[in-house]
Amino acid sequence: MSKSIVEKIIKKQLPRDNFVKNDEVEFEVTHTLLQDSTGTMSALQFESFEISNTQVELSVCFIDHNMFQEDYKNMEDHQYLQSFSSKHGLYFSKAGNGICHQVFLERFAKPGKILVGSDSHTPTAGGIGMLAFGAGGLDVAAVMAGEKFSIKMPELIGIKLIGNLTPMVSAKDIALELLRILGVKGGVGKILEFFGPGVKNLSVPERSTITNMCVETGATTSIFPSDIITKRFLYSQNRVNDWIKLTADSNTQYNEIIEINLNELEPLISLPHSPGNVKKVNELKNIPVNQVCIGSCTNSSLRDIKIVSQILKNKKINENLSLVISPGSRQVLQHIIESGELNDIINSGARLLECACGPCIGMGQAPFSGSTSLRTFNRNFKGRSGTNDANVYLVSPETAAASALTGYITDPRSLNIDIKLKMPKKFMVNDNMIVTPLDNRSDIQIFRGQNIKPLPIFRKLNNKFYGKILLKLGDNITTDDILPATAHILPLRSNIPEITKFTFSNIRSTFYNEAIQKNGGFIVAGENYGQGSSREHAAIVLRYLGINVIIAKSFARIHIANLINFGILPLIFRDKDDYDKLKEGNELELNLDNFDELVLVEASGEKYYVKHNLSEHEISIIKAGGKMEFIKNKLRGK
Ligand code: MIC
Ligand code: SF4
Repeated sequence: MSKSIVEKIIKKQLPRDNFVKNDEVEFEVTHTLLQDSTGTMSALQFESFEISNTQVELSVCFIDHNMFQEDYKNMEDHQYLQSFSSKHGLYFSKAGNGICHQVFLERFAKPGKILVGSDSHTPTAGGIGMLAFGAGGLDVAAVMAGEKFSIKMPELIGIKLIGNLTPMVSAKDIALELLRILGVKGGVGKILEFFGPGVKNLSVPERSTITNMCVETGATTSIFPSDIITKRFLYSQNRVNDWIKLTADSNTQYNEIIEINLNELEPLISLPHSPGNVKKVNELKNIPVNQVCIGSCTNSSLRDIKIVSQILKNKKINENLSLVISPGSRQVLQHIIESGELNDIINSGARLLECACGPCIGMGQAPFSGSTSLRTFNRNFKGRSGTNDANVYLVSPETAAASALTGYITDPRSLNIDIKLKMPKKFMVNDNMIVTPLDNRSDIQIFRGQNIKPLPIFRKLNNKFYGKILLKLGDNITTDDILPATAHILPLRSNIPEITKFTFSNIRSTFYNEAIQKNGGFIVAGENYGQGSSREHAAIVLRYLGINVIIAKSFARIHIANLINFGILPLIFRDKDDYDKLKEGNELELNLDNFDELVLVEASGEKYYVKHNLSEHEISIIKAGGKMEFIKNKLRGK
């Protein structure tokens, strides 16, 4: 029988012939990725399992998000993570070495292997043919402790690429086209597998731009074949021995096929405030731009920065805007220094930022109030830039650079610039900022600064809940809405009592005080609650406030896993119309004696029937009070 790439990877471990949608499948993971903003929690959780070394083939921890170092906090977290990595056998990529997904792709990713990372954009490694999943920090800690990783088996969607991109149209436009087709929840419960004659026309970093942004469709993950182009990329990174060939068999049966003709694509743009609001760039006329940001794990590879330098060469950017550029890794930066392309960029009037996430996570470069910012990033959720009323648009590096020259949103084809991209056969590999684990680690002491607070302990769930509906929310609530990031909040990621004060702060500034006063309660939401980031803090802070139940029309994949991991019950309306009937302030009671018949009873006596999609295993986790307790019990042999 013909097999897809995904089946070939998973089937090495699972003997089943047919995967049934929504069946819980478990597999062993070979690689893990941590980054600093979710990693401190994950590291603390791993430590609490009292296991000496990471149990997977290769684990890496990166510093790339929390890089402001405005006071002692961030650097203390970095020190903690470095000593944690040394002690437990993880590679450690130091602050300034680059964005986790870009560096992972360059130096660690291997086709055919399975990666779980504490960052929602972990599927970026799908561009090299790795089966890669984003997860909450606790799931990554559990995998490092030797637990298997489980998912509900998604459907397999084949994305057939035909043709070739035309000048000034790039991989980002393919990603935006997929978002135009699928929207921000069309990928939920699906893995997107790329195939077709157009695939060979895309380099590995271009493929990774696409797998990076497929996350925004809600897809579980996405993957490209590993072919001769992949082999060339690994050769250029001095890693050709990591290559294996991995392609789908011809006649693979996908649940659905979406075909994209690359020749027909045009430059696309996501309008504020959702990656799914996609339009053609040339439909937008005369929109002045105040800021342009180029970088992030979506668009900061050497290919992208080279294109930008060619567009900017011998020109001057518009004087009314600010252009900032962050190369994705030191490797990219060193190359453009050496080749002189950095000079072309700087000459045009651009500002250079560190090789880090930076403005993408609101770590600096917050645009001015009411302004328009054009970014090559993957998310433009309201407030994520650090400015609640800024208008953030998402575009390709070509559109960003062209608009930086003209000062308004510009179709890059209209500038008639002739681009000749010449990529090096070998990249400038320099691993000086990667710390390799030592063989003898027994004497290593873990550094614990004042910013690292103990993990909160959550008790077993009660059988009955009473409380008020504290907040009623609409569709597509993001984890940035639940717990914002940005420069003043991110440093508190290792301090749950403090960071909890910012829960829903962009939606209702009084939420924290109300929740404390009422001693918890219920949250009601629409479709796709929890889309976006993998930050488990968005679950932990609610549990910390005594919120044990969330009732929504539907949930996003990583977030529902995080809710379960921290003992919060994710419930779904049986009848979606009940959503309209429930109001903020309503008092509810929920009895958990029978998980198969869950009814919310309002103080007036009115009943609302709800259900869950939890497996037996997930119910046991919730009943134990969360996954930490569940795993600890297991390790203790209880
Ligand atoms: C993001 O892109 O939103 C982040 C910041 O990388 C997050 C992780 C975080 O919230 O710390 C993610 O996507 O998982
Ligand atoms: Fe960093 Fe932004 Fe990528 Fe998240 S999406 S990993 S914040 S660059």
